[in-house]
Amino acid sequence: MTMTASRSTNPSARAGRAVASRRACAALGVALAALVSWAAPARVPARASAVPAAGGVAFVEVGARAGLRFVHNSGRAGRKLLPEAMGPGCAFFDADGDGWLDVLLINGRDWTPGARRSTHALYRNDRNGRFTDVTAGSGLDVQQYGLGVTVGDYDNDGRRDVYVTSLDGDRLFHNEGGFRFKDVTPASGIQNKDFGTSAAFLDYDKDGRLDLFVANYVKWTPATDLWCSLDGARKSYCTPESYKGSPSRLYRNLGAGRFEDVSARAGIADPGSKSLGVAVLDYNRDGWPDVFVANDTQPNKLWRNTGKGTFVDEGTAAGVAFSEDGTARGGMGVDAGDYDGSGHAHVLVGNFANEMLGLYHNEGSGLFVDEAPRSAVGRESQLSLTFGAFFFDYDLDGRLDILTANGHLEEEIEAVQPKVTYRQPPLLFRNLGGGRFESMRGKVGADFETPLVARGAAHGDFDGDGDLDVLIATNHGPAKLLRNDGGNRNRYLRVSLRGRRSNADGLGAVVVVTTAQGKQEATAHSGSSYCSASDLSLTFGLGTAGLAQSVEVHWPSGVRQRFADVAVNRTVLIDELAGLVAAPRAPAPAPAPARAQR
Ligand SMILES: [Ca+2]
Ligand SMILES: [Ca+2]
Ligand SMILES: [Ca+2]
Ligand SMILES: [Ca+2]
Repeated sequence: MTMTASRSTNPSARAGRAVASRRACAALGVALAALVSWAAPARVPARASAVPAAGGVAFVEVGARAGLRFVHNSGRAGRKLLPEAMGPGCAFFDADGDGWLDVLLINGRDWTPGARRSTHALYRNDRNGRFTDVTAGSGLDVQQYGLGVTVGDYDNDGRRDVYVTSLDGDRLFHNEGGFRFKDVTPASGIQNKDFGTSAAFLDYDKDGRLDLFVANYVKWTPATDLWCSLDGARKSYCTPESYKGSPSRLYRNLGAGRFEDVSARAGIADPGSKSLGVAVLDYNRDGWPDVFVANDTQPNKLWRNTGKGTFVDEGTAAGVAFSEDGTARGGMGVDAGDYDGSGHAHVLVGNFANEMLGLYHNEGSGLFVDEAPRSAVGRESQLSLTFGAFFFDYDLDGRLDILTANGHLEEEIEAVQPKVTYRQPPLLFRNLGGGRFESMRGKVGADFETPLVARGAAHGDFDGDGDLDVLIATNHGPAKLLRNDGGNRNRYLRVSLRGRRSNADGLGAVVVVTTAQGKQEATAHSGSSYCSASDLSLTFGLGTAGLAQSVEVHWPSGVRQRFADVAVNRTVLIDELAGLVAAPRAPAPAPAPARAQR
């Protein structure tokens, strides 16, 4: 990656064009394969015609009006210390189990203690489109140089716990109920004092207890911060090439609140990695959760879970370590999802400015092909520096769309790279089916076009109207809450899982929803995006389907369940033993206060 003007010559774009013709043959092959698979009964071009056009969906920014008054403190004070440019993350999660998504925003702090008090911020969902700040006394009101957050119920008590990555020691917070959290880091045995960024809970050994994967960036301290410059005169943020990498860590959950660092034994401790994004996926469908790690200027890792407590890096062999021209790009946020109904988990990677997104299509043979260079996804993302990135079905038509949250590191970037801006708008790509995406630039409301210095991003339905809203954390700025208006013109089914033999969150469970319009499959997972946590429930867009003919759950424990004729436009809770029950949700106050309109 690149702060040097020379990189503005844009090698990725050249590579994308150079390979376009030979890629066309591969594309034809994929298209033919898709046609063949469509001849089979289950998967479904019918959805395309049955679904209303995307017209009418708008994202309206309501953060401040909804009560999110948080402003991130990067600690910046003119010294341009590397971490200042990297945070923060954010989380949508149901902290109190009332069925409504609460918000956690991660904060940095001043480098010189005592200057200004800044803590993370916890907001309770008031069930009427607004939030109340419940930070004080929550236990999350701590000052640390935080970067990212992940959420999972590591002790299977039914309450979701919080892990915060931080420069001054990551912390594990146990959810005590009632919006109170207890720092249990010392007793947990987790000791990560590196430059932690994204993290994810997963049960890699399928013993029913959630383990923890933490991505670390580079070896850095204020004392070892280096002098770099864009223009040869003023200091800028250094590229990661200037620093040594920092290995990721895997903590195995031993039970009773204890974790063991198994990074070396499991084989994931690569000292060269400079990691910013983590996605948990089962790319080879063997039932064991694998881990994709996005690295900044180093090859990405695809850690294949052997099922025997170890991981093997298949990144290079699978074709996801580099760009098409063999460059290790500036990988940031990442997600995995089945965007074409093939049943395989494909991978989305946010990259640096002058590097397009990576959209690695899982061919099902252990190989991935980057589809971005010959699609709108690549063309439109070329100049963006992408941090937050995820698949989600914003218009509930049954096809996973793509959102990226973007923003540069350098305020002065425009002076040396005229096409690249410091503040950048998010990007939204609507899935048209058949592996094609359309840029929705200019089509989902003016608020969405606002340029931001965005970092973390998460999705979840905070206002309970069915469609997925978007939370974006900005660097040294406020959090943005983009309310989805109109996505719920289509129908949906949201599935929350309650594991009994499996981990309580059901992470790793595969849910298959079948309607008259086709079949969709998703895997419950934490992690993904950049430094952030999205709602752990699975939202299935159903288009116009009025009923789910079946909902199947394949639990990590091996338990399989099937439910027929499930009513839609609601959240269902599926318990591994008790089966399908209506999700408990505290009622919204009635009548709801008039929500701000435009
Ligand atoms: Ca818990
Ligand atoms: Ca485990
Ligand atoms: Ca969609
Ligand atoms: Ca919503």
